[in-house]
Amino acid sequence: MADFSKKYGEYLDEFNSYLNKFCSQLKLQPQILDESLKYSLLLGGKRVRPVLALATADLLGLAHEEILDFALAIELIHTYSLIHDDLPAMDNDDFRRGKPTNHKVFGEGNAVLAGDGLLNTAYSTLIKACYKGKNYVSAAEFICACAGVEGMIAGQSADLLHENDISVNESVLNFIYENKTSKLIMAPVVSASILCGGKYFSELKWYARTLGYLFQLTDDILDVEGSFSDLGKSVGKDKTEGKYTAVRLFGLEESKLRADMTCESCKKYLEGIKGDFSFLADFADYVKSRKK
Ligand code: GRG
Repeated sequence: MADFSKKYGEYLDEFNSYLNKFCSQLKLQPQILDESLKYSLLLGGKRVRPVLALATADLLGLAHEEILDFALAIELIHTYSLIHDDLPAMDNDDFRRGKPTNHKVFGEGNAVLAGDGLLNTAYSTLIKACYKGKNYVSAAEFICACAGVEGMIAGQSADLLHENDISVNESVLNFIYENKTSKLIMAPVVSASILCGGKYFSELKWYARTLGYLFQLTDDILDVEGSFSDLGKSVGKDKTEGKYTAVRLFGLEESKLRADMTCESCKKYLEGIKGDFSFLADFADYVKSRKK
């Protein structure tokens, strides 16, 4: 795992420098718009999606410069979704990444605009990359689908719809997991494959879909067992808000067993790949045992 942590750190540093450069070139008016976008973007975060993009690129032999704008666009979309999710009209959270949420600092109207601004900037970043050729268009199309009304937005809509439902069933839970969380974890992995003409498309798609499921399972477990200091956000909210979670459906212990099995499934999907997939396999272990 020491190798994994070192490599993760290298990918993280590379992406953060790209993001810092992007932010320093972005000079928006009025100043509050500039500040609110950059506040959430530069708060930190694990950057799991950009790290997955760079690692998959390495596995497939794709140069980092070919994927960095896609990784950036996905992180912009992810950050917008967190800002909007934290709003009083949605999850009403005061803290994110250990700091006050965007609307707590800039007000609700400005937080809505910061999210909108990040989403628009993501799309313009993707469109610019499309000039490079057909594979870039297909990769951008895939990312938009993951983020859109048949992806993350559908998952969030179902999440809101089923809040406080008296009964819970696995098919609704799977719909929420797949769309709210898995799709944006699939985006970096699958788009790298698409940029390489669909190399190992099926293996990587199933790996990432399952990894997304594992990510949300651990998120549900951490909401019960995690701490504010590790997570940088409030814990115990799923229960108080009647969220549709694995812990509610299966109980804590079975959710942990399911996390173990899901982690093993992730790794199995990689076995069809000829190449060094050890980082992606270790990534599944990292997600399973994450504390934040
Ligand atoms: C508002 C359209 C819209 C969607 C919101 C992201 C999201 C959908 C909701 C946030 C709540 C949640 C539990 C989402 C599942 C995905 C998830 C665990 C997001 C947190 O992502 P991390 O852990 O965050 O990668 P950092 O801060 O590390 O970037």
